[in-house]
Amino acid sequence: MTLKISGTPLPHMPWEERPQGCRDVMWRSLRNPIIPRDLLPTSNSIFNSAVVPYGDGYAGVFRCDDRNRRMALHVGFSEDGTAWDIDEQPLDIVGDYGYDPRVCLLEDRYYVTWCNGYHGPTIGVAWTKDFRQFHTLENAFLPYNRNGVLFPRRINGRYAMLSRPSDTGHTPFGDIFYSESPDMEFWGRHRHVMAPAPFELSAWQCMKIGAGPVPIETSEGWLLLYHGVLRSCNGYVYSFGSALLDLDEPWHVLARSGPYLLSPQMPYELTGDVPNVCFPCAALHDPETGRLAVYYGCADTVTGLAFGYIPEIIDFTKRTSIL
Ligand code: BMA
Repeated sequence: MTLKISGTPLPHMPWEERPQGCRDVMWRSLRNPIIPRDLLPTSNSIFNSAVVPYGDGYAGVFRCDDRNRRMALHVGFSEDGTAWDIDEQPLDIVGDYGYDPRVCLLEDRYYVTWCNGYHGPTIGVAWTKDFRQFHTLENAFLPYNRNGVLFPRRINGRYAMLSRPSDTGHTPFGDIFYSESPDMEFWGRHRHVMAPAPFELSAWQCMKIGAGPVPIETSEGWLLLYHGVLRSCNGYVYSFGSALLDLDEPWHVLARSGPYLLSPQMPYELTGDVPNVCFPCAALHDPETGRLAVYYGCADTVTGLAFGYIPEIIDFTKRTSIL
């Protein structure tokens, strides 16, 4: 059976071929980090950010922590997906703070979900059609929750979101759940999707996990990239891997990678405000060629790009599955 990948063609998406001699399933851009920490005169760091195709180019919502170390969301535009023009003015859609945005094209508009400060972290939801005017909806859940990620279409007639219930701080636990909504306001029918993996099977994801970019629909299931955390004697280490979720009942996991796809290894991933973090929040893909470009936060400081081929990632997920 030939693999079918959903999505609109993106023949000019950011792309670099696998470097000679590289045998990894995913590889980094040689131009990393593509967004420096001080792109804005007021930014301390720009990371864990989300981009989508928009018009003839790309738009995005960026996590920019300022030099008071306040967490805010900023809009940005780019012609090629790598050189970004980010607004200096933060978006006014957030509560006490906003971080780790995702952006999802769903029907006729772009939805932004993010970790929103409302008596603790929860999932904020807003939509826009032009990345200028944003309409804030109700928070999806009670505190405490993070990593709210929408599916790009209704499933069984309802909007669908992954999330990761947490605590107020640096949560030392965390499973991914699935929830449905008829209207983007009332969320229910919560289903458990995945727990952290047993330490002996896959240690990089043994403490907590959280959904990353918007899942990609394929004939093999929803391809989900997710981050996983290991607690070492020196603190948390954030890597990411992949899973395949059932198309109609996405709380059923069909395969889940044992090895990580990317873990902190480059200097800009190992060193920064929070060392040892690779945190993916967005991906662009071209269904024709199977190319995937993942935007990920590096050490809570800068933004990097990593590349791979969707068919190879699906094959890797099935071949190394720990289920
Ligand atoms: C998580 C979130 C992310 C961050 C990560 C590592 O809890 O706060 O924004 O990248 O920790 O510090």
